[in-house]
Amino acid sequence: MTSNSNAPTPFNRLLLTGAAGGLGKVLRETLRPYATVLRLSDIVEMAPATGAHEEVQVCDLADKQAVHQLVEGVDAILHFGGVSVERPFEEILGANICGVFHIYEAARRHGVKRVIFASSNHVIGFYKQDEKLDAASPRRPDGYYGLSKSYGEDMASFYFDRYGIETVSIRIGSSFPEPQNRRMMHTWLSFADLTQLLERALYTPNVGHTVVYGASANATQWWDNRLASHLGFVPKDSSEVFRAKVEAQPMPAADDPAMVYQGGAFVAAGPFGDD
Ligand code: NAI
Ligand code: 15L
Repeated sequence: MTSNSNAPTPFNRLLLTGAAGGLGKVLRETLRPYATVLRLSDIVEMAPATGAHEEVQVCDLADKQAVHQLVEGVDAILHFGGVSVERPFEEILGANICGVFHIYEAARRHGVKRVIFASSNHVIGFYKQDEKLDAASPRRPDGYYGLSKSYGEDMASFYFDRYGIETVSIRIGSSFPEPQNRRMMHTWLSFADLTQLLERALYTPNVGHTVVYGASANATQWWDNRLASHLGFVPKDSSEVFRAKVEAQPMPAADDPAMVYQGGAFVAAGPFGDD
């Protein structure tokens, strides 16, 4: 993980939602150069603030009034909070669908001009792994979770067209310390590359609503980021260094969704609530 010694002028206050999550804990450290004060929020308790550069605020994204208070006084929002896997619709509804609406409404009311939205590859999960996509490819969500991210991207587009609030929607592939399986050899995004992408998303002027895929410089690429080239995102890491370890795992069947679809196993989750 890098800390960027050439970081641009810090924002006065940045808000990070989902701060107790897997990525949130990493970003709590790597975003430090970009804000005098980092406001950290989640629905669950987090480690207490470690100094004046941090504020910690528990907040349920489904609670409109609480989100309104959360956003007061921030200059930009990194929206990483919410349900992060496929779940029944009712669970996704409050956290992700109402949650993203509350974030944008609060941004509008408080004059926040930039949101970074943690979207997901699951907005295009039903494409096959041999298909090449860019940001203009029609979405093919692979579940309620992917649908909620697709809705979030539409929300971002609307709030730019109507209110001029800019967003970079990052369709994150798989951001973990290491790729966990063969599919992630293609979708892996290192924490350092994620941080670089967030820096570009925060500081690039005139992004309107930009959609960018979040993947490292892996040997095979499913996603073409030319439509987001104005961000200047140049990933540096590659999943290749983990190939031997990943390929030591048993080979799944050729028709296993993990080997066929870009969204992998998510395409086969559910249905929920039949009993
Ligand atoms: P995570 O599940 O570890 O973190 C999400 C956080 O959101 C959790 O700490 C959870 O408590 C919080 N949360 C859930 N419901 C909430 C609510 N109603 N109000 C407030 N907070 C709530 O997920 P992870 O891996 O850290 O991902 C962060 C974001 O990035 C998520 O939005 C996820 O959808 C997105 N993403 C992550 C990818 C990855 O590979 N890690 C890939 C694609 C997208
Ligand atoms: C996601 O959107 C999830 O949040 C994450 O947990 C991974 O499953 C990732 O996609 C992936 O597709 O690997």
